[in-house]
Amino acid sequence: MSKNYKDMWKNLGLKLIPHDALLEVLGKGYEDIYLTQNNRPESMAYFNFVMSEIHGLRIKELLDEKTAGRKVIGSFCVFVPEEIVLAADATLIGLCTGADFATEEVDKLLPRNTCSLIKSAFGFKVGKVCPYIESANMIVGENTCDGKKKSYEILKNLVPNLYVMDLPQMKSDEGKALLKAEYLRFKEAVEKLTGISIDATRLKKGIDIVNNKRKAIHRLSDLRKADPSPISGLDALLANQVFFYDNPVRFTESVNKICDELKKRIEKKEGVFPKGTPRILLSGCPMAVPNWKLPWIIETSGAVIVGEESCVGERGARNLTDDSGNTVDELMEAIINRYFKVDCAIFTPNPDRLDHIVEMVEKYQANGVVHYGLQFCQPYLMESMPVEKALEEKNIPTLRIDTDYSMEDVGQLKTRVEAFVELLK
Ligand code: BJ8
Repeated sequence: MSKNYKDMWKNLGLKLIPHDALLEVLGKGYEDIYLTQNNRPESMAYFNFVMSEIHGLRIKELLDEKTAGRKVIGSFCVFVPEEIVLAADATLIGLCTGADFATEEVDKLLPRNTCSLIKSAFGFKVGKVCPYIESANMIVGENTCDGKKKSYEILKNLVPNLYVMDLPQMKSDEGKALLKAEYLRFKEAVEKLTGISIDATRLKKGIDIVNNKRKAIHRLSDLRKADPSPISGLDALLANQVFFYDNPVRFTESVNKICDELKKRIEKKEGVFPKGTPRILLSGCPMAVPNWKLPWIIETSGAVIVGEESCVGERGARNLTDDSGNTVDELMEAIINRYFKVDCAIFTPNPDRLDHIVEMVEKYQANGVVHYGLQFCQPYLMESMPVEKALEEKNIPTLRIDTDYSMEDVGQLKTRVEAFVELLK
């Protein structure tokens, strides 16, 4: 970190000693996993910088924005529409985390059989080590899986500013009507928080900023079709993770810069791994920073990840919002239509997700799929069995992995992944 931010963290109420310990582990993990990769694109230097300042400069920027009158809204799910937040001159940041923290305290609040993603968000809150959650003027929880839905009843007692958004569970007309009602209610809540009335011009601008961010990610994904792959799955995942933290306009520029470099690499047939390296599609639960365990295992076992069917990946970023409307009603309708397509496993039935996995295998010429389910994540673990069966019927080799954030199973996972990669050769 280029500057001393101790006073800033103290003012946010963070506990400095555990926070220092967290940053040390995060920095070491990044060094061991990311900086040891060979032949990385030079423009990934931007993401090295972002990671080195993820609790520093970025937090300072958010606090400066707050001083200037902007509001900061935190969320745990891709169903929270960033377009609406930006339209009210506010900033949306992701609050999901990918590491265990304060586990003993968390065990007093949540049942043991809660997924790591939920436990980790609680751990960062009760351990007082997350400057993002402490900077937020509003925290949005959403009724998706039962774990999240019920845990917000507990989180409500830990934070002063929780807003809960209800979400449909079925892709029906009634489900869409619910999403519409909830997005209109959210728009009103954001207007109340910011004191800004959202008009069509503002909404259009919000849509454009988010669409541009998604288009940059689409461009990056498209370049990963090449063999040899011009970028590692780890680096592409990092870009998808930073999507939720960075200033959206700067993020878009930085990803486009990487894409320019990757284009040249492809012309020179340059890649991160040799041509013909087995190509894997990763599918399943979202991976928040610093959850790099499985991608790291895969890419140190002789394979390259060419796509992520995940909310931190293509499930979250794939569809654009139609910006052709001219009224708030038309633009809100476009936002609702866009988000209603997200094929999260909380929906029942959820055939679109399976279709999307198959489509991605073909598009990125993957040789196999690794399905990643977090332990105790019922929606994705339940779906993993029919997904595996359907893929194998199409002769797409599939490996189902159930794991958590601990490093205890690394050896065992590596053995399984290596055997799977051998099979793909
Ligand atoms: S739209 S995937 S971001 S809910 S891993 S907490 S599902 S038990 S994260 Fe998600 Fe929104 Fe869906 Fe995407 Fe529950 Fe599973 Fe835990 Fe999960």
